[in-house]
Amino acid sequence: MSPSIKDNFGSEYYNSLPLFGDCLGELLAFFGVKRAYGVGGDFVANLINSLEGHLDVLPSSNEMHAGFSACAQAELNPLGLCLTTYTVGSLPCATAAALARTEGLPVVFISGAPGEAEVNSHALHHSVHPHTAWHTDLDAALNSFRALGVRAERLQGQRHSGQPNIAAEQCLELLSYAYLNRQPVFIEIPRDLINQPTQSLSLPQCPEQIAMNQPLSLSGAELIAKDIESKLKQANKPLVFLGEKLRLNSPLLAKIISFCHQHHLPYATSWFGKGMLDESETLCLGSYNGAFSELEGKHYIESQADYILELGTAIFPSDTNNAFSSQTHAIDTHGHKTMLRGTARWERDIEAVIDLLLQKLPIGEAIENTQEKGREEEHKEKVSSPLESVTLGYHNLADTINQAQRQLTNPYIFVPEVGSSLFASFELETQASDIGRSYLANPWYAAMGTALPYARAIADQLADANSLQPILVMIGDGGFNFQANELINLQKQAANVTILYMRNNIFHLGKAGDAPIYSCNDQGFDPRLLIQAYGGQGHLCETTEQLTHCLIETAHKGGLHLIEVPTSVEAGHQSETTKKLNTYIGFRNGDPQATQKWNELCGTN
Ligand SMILES: Cc1ncc(C[n+]2csc(CCOP(=O)(O)OP(=O)(O)O)c2C)c(N)n1
Repeated sequence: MSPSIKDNFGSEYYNSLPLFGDCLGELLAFFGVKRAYGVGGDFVANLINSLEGHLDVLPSSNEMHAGFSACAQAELNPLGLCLTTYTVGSLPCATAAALARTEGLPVVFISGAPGEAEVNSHALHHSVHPHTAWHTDLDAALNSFRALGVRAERLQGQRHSGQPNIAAEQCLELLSYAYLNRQPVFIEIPRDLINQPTQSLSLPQCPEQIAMNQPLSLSGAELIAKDIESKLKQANKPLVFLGEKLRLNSPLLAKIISFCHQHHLPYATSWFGKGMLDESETLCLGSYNGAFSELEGKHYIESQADYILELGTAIFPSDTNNAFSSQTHAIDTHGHKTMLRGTARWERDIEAVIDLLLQKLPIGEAIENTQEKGREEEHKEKVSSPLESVTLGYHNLADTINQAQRQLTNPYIFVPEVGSSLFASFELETQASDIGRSYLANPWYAAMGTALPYARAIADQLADANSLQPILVMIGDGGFNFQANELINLQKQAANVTILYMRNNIFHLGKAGDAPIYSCNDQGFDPRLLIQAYGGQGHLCETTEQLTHCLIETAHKGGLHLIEVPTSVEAGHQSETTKKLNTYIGFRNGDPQATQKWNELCGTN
């Protein structure tokens, strides 16, 4: 007869074993997970009951939204968590998993699964194969996630009567993988594992220790730091350019910014890094993207900077973030710079160099810089000059919002939706944030449909931090219809969200003809009435002045608001970025007018 665990290791060890469900709750809490977003179902019911004692298990309006909310959660925390049932629940998360993989977000997708004891006895509900077939395929979801390049595993139950299962350790390995590599993982958990004993784990004190335990296997930091030190000392107009990799490494970002302040080094970021910096800081020059950006510090970046220290940028340039390969990106083409992109996990290689620089360059050793003073004056001016009231559109949206924001007690967290709104949002001034980020989008993957699920996770994070910062969602009417069912959760949360509903009645961005596929809205649809059904208030704004007042009023009142903005599709009413992009596309297509305009824009006429 096979021995039991008790026979094999003794009753004291046996009695010390946790049940897997509890162990998973503790593991998630160890990684700082306070909430799960998901939809329930039969195969995940045991898991929900176990996790409830450890974290908030929250409802989403569907699984794709749960996945998107978990993506936003992973932008702000060590891990995001999405919880679903087997296949019918997990497969709709594939698009969120692809987003997480592309944006480098550590999202844990957990799915319930048939119990090990149930498998092979009969055809199972929800499994992806015809119910009349001989062959049963139980791995459809695992294989789908794997096809996206996501690490995907089903947890293993007990394999010998004398040995507890390895599910907890397997889970720790997967969560650590997600955390260390900033990548999503998919975990299927057979429902009969939840109440089984599992090996007890010995955890480090905090997740950061897991990262710190990874040795930095690169040498040469000393040599690189020495080289940077001498270049910085020789520079008259230095610039530190902070890449989007630092977005998910807030301790390192904070260290670099304090280094910049110690030595009065102006700094800027890319479009993909937008929201990680307080752009109202005097040394911050904003988020730069060549000819496509309009920012105060542009002259310094393009015409004055004589040495650039580029930290944490992507190895492979991506079109959107690198001025659409227009060769107008002064950082990309600068002749005198050091690129330290961060190839080691958690950018330990950048950190090693920064630590050495902090030691080498004594505090207060200022590098000549006249930039800061000038910017202080500009900041003062900005507050006191109200905009003239004109018809509202994408062309003056960012300016109007910036103007309103300067009059708010708490600055916005911006959530621009993909579409014309995203392109209008790069000129927004992002300020300091209680949750570390003041702008959240998925600009590289650029999936429409994420703004409200993101707003939802951001609202939870703000509530957790007792923050009164308002959220501003900017969204086209097409984008809104992708996700309006998520409003129910914003209502339940009593979230402080204002939705800027940009109404042009079509899917405008990227529209290439008049096929009915582009008509996303009905003239008779009344979004202001809809928001009332969700306990919110609707507003209509047609001029810049109306919007300024309305934004100030909604932020002051709090709660859920929708501001409808009738938006023209005329070229002159598009944002500067969209106009420039259209000009650039025309130039690439050989259009003479566009070519002349593009050359004017680049100053090459
Ligand atoms: C999931 C998804 N489907 C399609 C697209 C392609 N796409 C990008 S912008 C856009 C149109 C956006 O229209 P709308 O939300 O109405 O905003 P507008 O540009 O008209 O202001 C589409 C279909 C996408 N990025 N993501």
